[in-house]
Amino acid sequence: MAQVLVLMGSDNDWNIMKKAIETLSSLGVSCEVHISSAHRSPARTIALVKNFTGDCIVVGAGAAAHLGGVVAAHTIKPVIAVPINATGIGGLDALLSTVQMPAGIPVAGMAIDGAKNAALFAAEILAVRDTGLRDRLERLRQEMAAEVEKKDSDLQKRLSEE
Ligand code: RP5
Repeated sequence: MAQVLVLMGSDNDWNIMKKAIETLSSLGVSCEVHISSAHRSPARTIALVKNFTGDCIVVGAGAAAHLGGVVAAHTIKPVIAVPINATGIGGLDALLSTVQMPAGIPVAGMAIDGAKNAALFAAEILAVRDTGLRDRLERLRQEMAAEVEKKDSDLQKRLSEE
């Protein structure tokens, strides 16, 4: 049984959404991945959501496709949405259709093209009841902090040489 369902509205969303899948996989989180559209294949999208037995759903869609809201309307599992920059207005259409959900049906909106954070947020939800996953997420934070320190020490070295 996959822990996370990843949906994207089009194969054109793959280049962004593959980052979510890579991140989930690097954390040992299993996922089921489909292309399914809120407006072009609505019945199939709803069936995928209804049949999913895991804990958390990550979606990515561009334009004003509203995949997050449609999915969230059919489940009480947490829905995390990535607004994708797919049109001439830099992803603002998708961002607004994600974050401006009317009260009652929440969708967790990530940054435009923020697929990596969508995966991390899904993992954090699962980590509430999974201590191994919690340890892996904590290790990732430590690695990020170490990277910043390394960059700073490189910078200090460069500055001292100028
Ligand atoms: C949305 O419309 C998809 O998520 C995609 O980002 C956007 C455009 O879809 P295509 O016309 O590129 O398939 O449904």
